[in-house]
Amino acid sequence: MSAPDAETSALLEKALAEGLELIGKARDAPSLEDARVRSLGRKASLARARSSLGRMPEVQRRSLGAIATSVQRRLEEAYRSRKEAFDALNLEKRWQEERIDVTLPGENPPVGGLHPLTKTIWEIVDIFIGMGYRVAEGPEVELASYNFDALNTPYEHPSRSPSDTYYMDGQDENVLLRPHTSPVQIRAMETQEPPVYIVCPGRTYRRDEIDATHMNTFAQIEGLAVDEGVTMADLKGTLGKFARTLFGKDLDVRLRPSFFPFTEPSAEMDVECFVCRGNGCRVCKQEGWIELLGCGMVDPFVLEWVGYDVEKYSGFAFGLGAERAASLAHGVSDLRYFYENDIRFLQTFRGVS
Ligand code: 2U9
Repeated sequence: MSAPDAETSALLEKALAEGLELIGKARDAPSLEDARVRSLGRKASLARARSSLGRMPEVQRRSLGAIATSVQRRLEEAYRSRKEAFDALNLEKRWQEERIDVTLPGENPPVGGLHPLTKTIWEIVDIFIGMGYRVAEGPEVELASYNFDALNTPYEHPSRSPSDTYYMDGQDENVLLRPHTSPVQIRAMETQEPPVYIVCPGRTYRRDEIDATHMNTFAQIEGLAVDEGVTMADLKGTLGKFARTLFGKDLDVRLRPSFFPFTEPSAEMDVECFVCRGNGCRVCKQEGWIELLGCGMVDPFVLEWVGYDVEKYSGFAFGLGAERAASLAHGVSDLRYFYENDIRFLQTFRGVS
C-alpha cells in the first residue's frame, strides 16, 4: 500500500471511529444533528477521504471507495437508529404533554336569548293571535295626517305640539317619528274592508324627560277590532280574557271612564293585583288594582276617515305600553333597565318566558 493509500485508509478508519463515537454520545436531537454534520457533512473526515480518492489510480480508488461507502453506510445507519430513538422519545414526551381527557365535560358556549321586552311583546301578541287577530306593522317615520288628522286630532290639538313630538327637519311638521302605533291601524283599514282584527306592536317616540316610568323611545302594543255589531261587551270580554291570560286566570278586571280623541266612549282597564289579590300591597300601591291599558269604542270620525260605512260597522281599540307590561310581569321597578343593555340584568331573564 502506497503512502497516500495508507493515509486515506487511516482517515477512513478515523472517520468511522470518531463518527460512531459522536453519534453514540449525542444525548438529544440538536447534538445528534451536530454529530451528523461533523461525521457525514461536507467538511467531515469521510468527505475529505472521498475527495482524495479522485487522485488515485483505478485499483486503489475502487478498493478504498468501497471502504468509504461502507463507512458512510455504517455512519448513516448509526445516525438513523439514534434518530429513531430520539423521535420515539420526543413523541412520548409530546404525548404526555399534549394528552387530553376526552371524557371531561365540554365548556358550555354562552347562549344568547331574547330580550325580556321582546319576550313580553311576543307573549302579548300571541294571546291575541290565539283569539284570531293578525299582526300589522308600519313605518316609524310617519305622516302627521296618519298620526293625528285621521285619529280625530286636529291641527290645534296639543298632542301635535312640536315640543312633545319629534318632527323631521325641513318637513314643515308633516313628517315625524310616530308617537303611537295608531297610524298602522289607519293604514291597515285603508287597504281592507272589515272584518279587521289586528294587533300592532312597534317602537314609538315621545319627547319626554327620562325617568323610572318614562322613556322617549318605547314600545307600544295597540289593537283594533272592526266588524258588524261590535260592542263594548266585546271590548270587555276580549281585553278581560287577555289580562287574565297574561296575569292569572281568576283575576277580576274593571273599566274606568277616560278620554282619548280617537275613541268614544273611552276607558282605562285595571286588573286585580296579582300579588295581593285586591288587598293592597307595594306592587299595586295599596290600590288592589293595577292599571293595564287604555281602550274604547273607535270614534265614528276615524271609521269615516278611512271610508268605512259607520252605519254598518263599529269597533273597539286598545293600547298598552310594552315596558310597563314587562315591568309588571317581571317585577322590574325602573323602565330604564330595559334599555341599558346591562348583561347582568338581561341574564336574569335567561329561560324566563
Ligand atoms: C285607531 C283607533 C283607535 C288606540 C288606543 C289607547 C287607548 C291608550 C296608551 C296606553 C299607554 C298609549 O303607551 S301608552 O302611553 N294608549 O290608552 N290607545 S285606545 O286607539 C286607536 C288606535 C287606532 C285607528
